Formats: sequence, C-alpha cells, structure tokens
Amino acid sequence: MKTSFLKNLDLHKKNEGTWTGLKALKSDTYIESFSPVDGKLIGSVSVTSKKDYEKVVNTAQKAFAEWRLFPAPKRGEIVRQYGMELRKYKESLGQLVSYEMGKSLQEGLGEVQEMIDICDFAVGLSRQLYGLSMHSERPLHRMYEQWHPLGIVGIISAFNFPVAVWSWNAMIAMVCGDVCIWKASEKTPLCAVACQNILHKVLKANKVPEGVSCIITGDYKVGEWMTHDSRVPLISATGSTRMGKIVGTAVAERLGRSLLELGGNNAIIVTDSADLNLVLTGALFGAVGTCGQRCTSTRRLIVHENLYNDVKSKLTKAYTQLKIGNPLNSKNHVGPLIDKTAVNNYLLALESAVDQGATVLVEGGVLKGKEYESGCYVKPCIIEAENSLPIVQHETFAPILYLLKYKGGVANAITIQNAVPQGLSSAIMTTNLREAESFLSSSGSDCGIANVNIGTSGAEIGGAFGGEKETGGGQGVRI
Ligand code: UN1
Repeated sequence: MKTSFLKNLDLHKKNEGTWTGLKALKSDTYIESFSPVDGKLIGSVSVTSKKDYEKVVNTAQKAFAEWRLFPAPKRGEIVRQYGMELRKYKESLGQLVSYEMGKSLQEGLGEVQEMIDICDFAVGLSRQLYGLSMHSERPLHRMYEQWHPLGIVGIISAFNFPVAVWSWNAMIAMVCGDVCIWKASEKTPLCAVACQNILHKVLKANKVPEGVSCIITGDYKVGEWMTHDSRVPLISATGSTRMGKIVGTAVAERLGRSLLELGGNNAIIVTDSADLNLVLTGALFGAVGTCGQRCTSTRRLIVHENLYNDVKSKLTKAYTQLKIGNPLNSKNHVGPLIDKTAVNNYLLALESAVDQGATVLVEGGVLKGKEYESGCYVKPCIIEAENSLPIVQHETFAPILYLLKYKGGVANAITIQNAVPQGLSSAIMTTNLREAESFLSSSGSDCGIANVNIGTSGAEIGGAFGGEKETGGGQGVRI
C-alpha cells in the first residue's frame, strides 16, 4: 500500500493531537491508529491531558474575544482560503479518509468535496448574517434582531465521516464569530490532525489569534470534560443514540445547548407502482455503501406483497455480484468495517436475528485470506424479518438489510416505517404521485429526511440535516 499521502499531509509516525490552532502541545501518551484496510499501523496521535485541555479552553476563550471582532466577511475570507487549500489537498486527504476509515476512495474524495462545498457556502453566509427589523408599538422606536456569536463550540465527531461532519459545524461556526474545539473519534485521529495541519497554514498567514480552531484527542473521557464544561455553550455531537443521551443530559444539566445527530434506522418503502431499477440501485447503495456504517444507511426495505418475490430474487442476485475488498481499489464495492469490535457487533446481530426467528436470505460472515488480513471485512447480508423484532428495532452499524413485507395501501407501509425509535432518513419508491405526497405529508414519514425515488443516504450541504425521535434533533427539519 503506497502511503505517500501521509507525507503530503504532514503526518508522521508520531503526531500531536492537541492543537490550539497555531501551536501543537506536546504530550507523552499516544493512541495508535490502525487501518481497517490492511491492519497496519498508520501512525500515532498524542492524547490530551486534563492540564492541556485547560490550556486549550483558555486559549480558545482569549481567541474568541478577538475573533468575534473580525468583520464577518473577513472571517469568511479566511474560510474561503481554507476551501482553496482543501482543493489542493483533496486527493491526499481523500486517500487518508479511505485508508484510516475504510470507506471507498470515491466516498473519501466525496467527503473532502463536501468540506470544500461547505466552505463556499459559509463564505456566502458571511455576508448574509441578517436579522429582522420590526416596527415597534412604542412611538419613535425601532427594534431589530442581531445575531451574536456564542463563544466556544465543542464538536464531537464520529469515525464514519471523519472530516466532513466537523467542517459542516466548524466552517459555519467560524464565519459566525465562534471558535471551535474539535474532539474527533479516537478511531480516526489522523484525519483530524491532517485537517488541522492544512488549516494551520491559513490561520497563520492571516494572523488569526491562536485558539480559533483547536483539536483535542482521546476517548470518551476527553469528550466528557467538554460536555460538562460551561465555558463551552454549544456542543454538536454525532454518534450513537446511547452516546447522545449521555452528552445531551450532561449539556442540559448545565443549561447548555446541544445539536445531536444520532442513530438512524432508515427504511425504503417499495410500493407496487415502484420502478424496480431505482429500487435496486437505491437499496443496494443505501445498504452496502460505506459498509452499512452511515447513520443514513438503509437498514429496512418495506416491500409491497405484489413485488416482494421479484425484489427478493433480484436483490439477492445483485448481492452475489458484490465485490468486497480494498476500498482504495475502485473495482471493489464494499470495504471493511472500522474495527474488530464492529465485526463482533455485526456477528452478534446476525445471531440475535436468527434467535428471534428471522430468516437469513443472503448469508453473512467474516472474510478470510490475504486480502482480508485486517479481519474487518464482512459479507453484506439480507434477512427476512418482522419489523417488531427487537433486533430490527435496533441500529446495527453494519451491512445488514432487513426485508419486510406489507399488504394494502401505502399508509400501512408508512406505519411500519415509523414504528421504530429512530427518525433520521426515509425513502419511498413509487411512480404514483398520491403515494409520494402522502409519504411527504404531515401524517407521512416521521423522519427528518424524506426522499422520493432515491435511497436514504447522501446528504447535501445546502439543506438542513438531522432527525427526529431518538436521532436527537436540534438541527433537523422536515424536508
Ligand atoms: C450522508 O448520508 O451523506 O453518520 C451523510 C452519518 C452522517 C452523515 C451522513 N453523519 O452517516
């Protein structure tokens, strides 16, 4: 495996994981980052100590006092320059994302493109931070709204989108005059260091105060310092519902604000008027893309009884043609899971499904052999089940698709799709306008995101992204 991208991104065997934007703080404890692609050690990143965390917060607080006074278009200009730098590093950063996280190179590059897009979006916003002005009921008086920055924004991001999700938060926060402290997943720490290395040059060239964009590294304990810290008024966290409940409670207890983007249990409804070609591509990409490790991955396919057997046989056939292997090789469709814990969770879910009475249609299992040395490659599988089974109600972050049957009108399918605790993304495949409209209506899908004739995954930076119910909420709107 050629890893010259590491050098381009200024990554070394040992890297500093605590940065105050312009300065990296040295530490003695390191975590190692292994690639799920080939199991090799990529590099190590230092862990943030409590003492260094304090330094980071103090520096960020001082930076905020200055940064908030930069005119918003000037802040936008700095974000614009970061977008330009990202264009230069797109190939290298995309490769690192693919190698450290295990998603396909195309998806890795897509993530970096999303970073570039959000920079462009944020630059535009930096000249559009409008507020309303109102007629007052008092004579000779005028009222207006003006938006002020909050202060330090704490960003906790997950391994599966190791660069894009941070930038969605950080670039908007920066143009608004906020400063950021980013705690990336300890499973993808090098991605965070690489983003910071690129940003560092831009911040330095623009004489931005130290502390505007900081990173801290470590396990959940490092995140906990931030969630309990009232000097951090807003926490934006992406991850599991379990993690979100802990974060949300800690932040609420100190009356802070949180943006939570948590688990999904996303379904595609296939009505009897659906275009089967769209169903196959939508379901396949949704269920096996990113090896089923997107919060928006398709986990349930709710098919009308008239099309059920047809969909079942075509999808089963498509699954047999999937190529599993190194995600940096564009011939492969499915890469590895993030680590062996994820593999274990996948195996446990398969076992539970069978115990609970479901029928395996396409067998799962862990792949063995030279190409699969990391031990993280698994077979995507399909399971026929009932929606009410506990395992179907649960989000397993792996390529397991549950095939469910419905009878009668689309309302029955919508009832099944809504009958889970999560509410992130959803989709309907139909050529019938009435069915599509009832899915999109206020008595339709209860998810934050509702798609028609396209799968459940794939966010666009221009629209609000988030979900309802146990997915968290805070940024979710119904679109
Ligand atoms: C997408 O589907 O393109 O964890 C984005 C996730 C989300 C991002 C999904 N934070 O999958």
